[in-house]
Amino acid sequence: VENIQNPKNISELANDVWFPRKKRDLDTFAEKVLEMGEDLPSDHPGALDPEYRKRRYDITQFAKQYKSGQKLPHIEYTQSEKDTWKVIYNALKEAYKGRACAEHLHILPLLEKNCGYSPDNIPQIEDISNFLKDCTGFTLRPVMGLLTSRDFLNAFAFRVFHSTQYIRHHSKPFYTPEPDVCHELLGHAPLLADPDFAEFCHEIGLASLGASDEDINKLATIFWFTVEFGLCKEKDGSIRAYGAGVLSSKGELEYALSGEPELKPLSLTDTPCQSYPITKYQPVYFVAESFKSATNLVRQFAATIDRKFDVRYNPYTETIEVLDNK
Ligand code: HBI
Ligand code: FE
Repeated sequence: VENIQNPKNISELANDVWFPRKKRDLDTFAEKVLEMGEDLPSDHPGALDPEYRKRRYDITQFAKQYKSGQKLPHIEYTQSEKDTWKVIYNALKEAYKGRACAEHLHILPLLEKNCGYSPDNIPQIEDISNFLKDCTGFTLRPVMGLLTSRDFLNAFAFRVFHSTQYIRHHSKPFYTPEPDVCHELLGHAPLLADPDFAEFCHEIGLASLGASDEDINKLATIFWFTVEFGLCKEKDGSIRAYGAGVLSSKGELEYALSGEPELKPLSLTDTPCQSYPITKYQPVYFVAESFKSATNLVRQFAATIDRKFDVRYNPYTETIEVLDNK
């Protein structure tokens, strides 16, 4: 098996789809995001609040200037922002009982002990990233706002999670039209400390490298029904939530497990082509038997991707190796 390092060869093999080969290539994503400061959509709760828009813009500038290897930006959160966080934190802690998956319930106290998670403090991504690095090798990096699916998923191949640092508008603590620091730190971050879940995300990232737009959309849909809105079976057969969109919304957490929405088994045939609404509760949720089984499912999907090469992550050099073995 020849291990091709020559970028020229790659573009021939990768049906001309560029993808990051080393961790610092992720720095090129920063410019490819909607500049959130001035561009809040008119229906955004903070759209008519100039102070909020200025604050958003200031925070997103740190993400815009961030370069791989630097210390992660430390945000001095205001009392108003901490008050918003506190309302959400307390509501979610209550809602997790009997609804959040075992891994989430196991890890949250460790984050409270080691990373400053508390109702009265918005934790810093630098502290969480260092903790995740020790648990699964995942690290965080700041992002201005929504990345393309391709970029966001490609970063998972390096076990990098792009995290926003701004917080939703105080007028609607239980609604956010986009990912914010509550969604990232209470929804996503805890499970990135779980080895099986981390491997699942890594597989999605590797499968996304050099994939066609069509396959990216299928992977983004699998991501949506797992990492964002996934439910899973506990050892006793009961169903719990592990998706960040569910774990970061008290309302959706209660609704998803209420018996009202349709629950389907996670599957290669159904899940990748299931349509979904973006800003309302999901009509359908997919249930994974376990994170390991979900990882096998993504591996099976990756084998169907139209790519003339295979990829492997080299953790020593933090680079992607392309194997011309197809
Ligand atoms: N960008 N910053 C950021 N955070 C996300 O959670 C995110 C994203 N882009 C796309 C996305 N999520 C999903 O909708 C999938 O398309 C990957
Ligand atoms: Fe998310």
